[in-house]
Amino acid sequence: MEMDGIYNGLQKPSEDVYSTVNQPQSRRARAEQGDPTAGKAPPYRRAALVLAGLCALSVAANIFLTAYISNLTVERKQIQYRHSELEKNYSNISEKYSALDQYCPITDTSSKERVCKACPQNWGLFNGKCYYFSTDRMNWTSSRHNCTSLGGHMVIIESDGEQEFIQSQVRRIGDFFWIGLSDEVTEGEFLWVDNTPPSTTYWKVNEPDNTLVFKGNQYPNADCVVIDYKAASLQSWGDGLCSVLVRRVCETISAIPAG
Ligand SMILES: [Ca+2]
Ligand SMILES: [Ca+2]
Repeated sequence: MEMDGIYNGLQKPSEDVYSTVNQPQSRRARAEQGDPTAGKAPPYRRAALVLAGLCALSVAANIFLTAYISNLTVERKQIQYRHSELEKNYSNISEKYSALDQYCPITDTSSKERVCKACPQNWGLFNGKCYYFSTDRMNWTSSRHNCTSLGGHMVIIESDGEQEFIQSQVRRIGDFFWIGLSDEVTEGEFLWVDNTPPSTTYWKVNEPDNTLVFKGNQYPNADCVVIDYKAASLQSWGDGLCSVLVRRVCETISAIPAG
C-alpha cells in the first residue's frame, strides 16, 4: 500500500509543482536562496519614498518654525514693553527715593525714623528755594552737570531779593562763584541754563566785555558769568573764561513752598 502511494505520487506530479516551476520565484523564495535584492522595494521607489518623506518633514518644520518665530516676535515685543515700563517705574522711584533721602534723611538708624526739612543737608533756604554754595571748584560746564546731579540746576537769579541773598552769602564766604548764565552758544546773547534770557541783570561796570582780566593779563572769549564777592553793590556779575575752576551756586525746590 505504501509503495503504491509513492508511485502514484511520482507518476502524477501535481499541477502545483509545474506552476511553481514555471512562475518566477517569489521574493520570499529568492530571499531564502540568499538573493540580497529580495524582500526590498526597487531602488528608485525607495529614493522617491525617502524624498517624499523629507519633503513632508521640511514642510512640517517650516510650518512649525514660522509659528514658533512669530510667537517669539510677539513675546519679544511684550518683554520689551514690560522692560521699558519697569525702567520708567524704576527711574521714577529712584528719583523720589533720592529726594526722600535728601529732604527727609533717616535720623535714627535703629528705628529708621526720618525727619523732613525744607532743604537737603548743606543747602540753605531762601524764599521757598534751596541754595547750595560749593566748597570745591570746577569749570563752568562741570559745575552745571554737578548741580543737575545734585537734583537741582545752576542758580537762575530772577529778582533783587534773590541777587541780594546770593551776594550776601558769597561775600560772607569770600570767594568767586559761577552762576547759571553764559553766552557760550551765541556771543553776546546770555542765556540761563534753562535757555531763558535774563529778565534782570546785575553786571559790574564795563561788563560783559567778553574778556577775563587776571593779574594784569587779558584773556578773550569770556562766556561764563561769575559773581564777584568784592563788589560793593548788587552789580556784581562779570564774564570770565568757562574753563577756569571756580566755586558754584546750585538751586533747587524746597519741600516747604514760599508763602
Ligand atoms: Ca562772551
Ligand atoms: Ca568780563
